[in-house]
Amino acid sequence: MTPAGGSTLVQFTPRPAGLHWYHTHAMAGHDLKLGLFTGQSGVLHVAAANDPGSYDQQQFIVLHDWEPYYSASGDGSLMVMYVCGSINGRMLGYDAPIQVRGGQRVLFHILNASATEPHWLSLPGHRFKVLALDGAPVATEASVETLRLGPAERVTALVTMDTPGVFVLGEPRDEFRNAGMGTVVEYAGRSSKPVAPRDVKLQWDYRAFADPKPVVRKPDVIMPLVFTSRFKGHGALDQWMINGKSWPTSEPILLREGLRHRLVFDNRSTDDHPIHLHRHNFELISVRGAALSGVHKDVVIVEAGTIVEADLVANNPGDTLFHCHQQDHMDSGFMALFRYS
Ligand SMILES: [Cu+2]
Repeated sequence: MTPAGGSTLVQFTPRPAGLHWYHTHAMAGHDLKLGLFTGQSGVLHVAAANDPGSYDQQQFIVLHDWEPYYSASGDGSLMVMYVCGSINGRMLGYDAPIQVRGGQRVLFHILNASATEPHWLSLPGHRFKVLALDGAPVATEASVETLRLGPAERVTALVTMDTPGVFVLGEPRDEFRNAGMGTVVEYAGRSSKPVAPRDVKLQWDYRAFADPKPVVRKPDVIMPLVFTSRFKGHGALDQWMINGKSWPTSEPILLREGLRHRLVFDNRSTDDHPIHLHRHNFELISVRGAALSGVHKDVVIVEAGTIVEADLVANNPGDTLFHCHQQDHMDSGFMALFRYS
């Protein structure tokens, strides 16, 4: 906690290398002017000590949604919507273009800092070669046309600039891009109206970045984590539960140091959730029943009505928060404490 008007000095050795971020963890509750809605966040990039990387320039891309308001969903419960969006704090058309040259390899460090919205990102005529997810190198550096990032997810991707022109790097969904979520990429010597993404297939599969053949791992402990919600009435936020309990009245969930815990994220709700674990990452073991290995993350979108299994090797003793990274969900009970026994 940093007191209002005060300061806190911290010192730490940054590890592991990769793309991280820092942000307020304050509760917002019903006040949409608090917590992650404020944009109180930033990128923390830890460069690898021994790997200079092979790229010609780096670009940091931060997605955020602004001016949140409540809207009633189909069943009458509240959901958060936004008036506008931005990349690096500016709406499309209000920032200087990213300048590139033909043949350059541009390393993009992308963060979705939205309080609640997953986002898609594409750059017409180009593909993203994904090197890392949530800062952790992937087993297979697959090239994809479109990226999907849930709140708090990060993607490190290399783009070879091999299609000269002027383009919008942005949300392929018109309503979000027209609300500001985009930025212009301009090749040297080119000037024309930027080409925006169109007819983009919204397709994303964590398995694309996995080992070609899944490595079978044996867990020491299996930990089911069932996500459910309770309708609290018209004009109210739903209440969220993990194994039937809501934060802050739930008991800590115990981990044993050194053991491989298989977390079974069982999403029995009709929403997708960006599930996040502090201080650790986990390896994806299965998504929708399909096995995988070699994808290490600290946020994973568990789609509505599906199960994701992920292995957590308990190697960093200390109290550890586990929560949905959607601000309105974590504020309404979707949080638990993992404690080393
Ligand atoms: Cu959630």
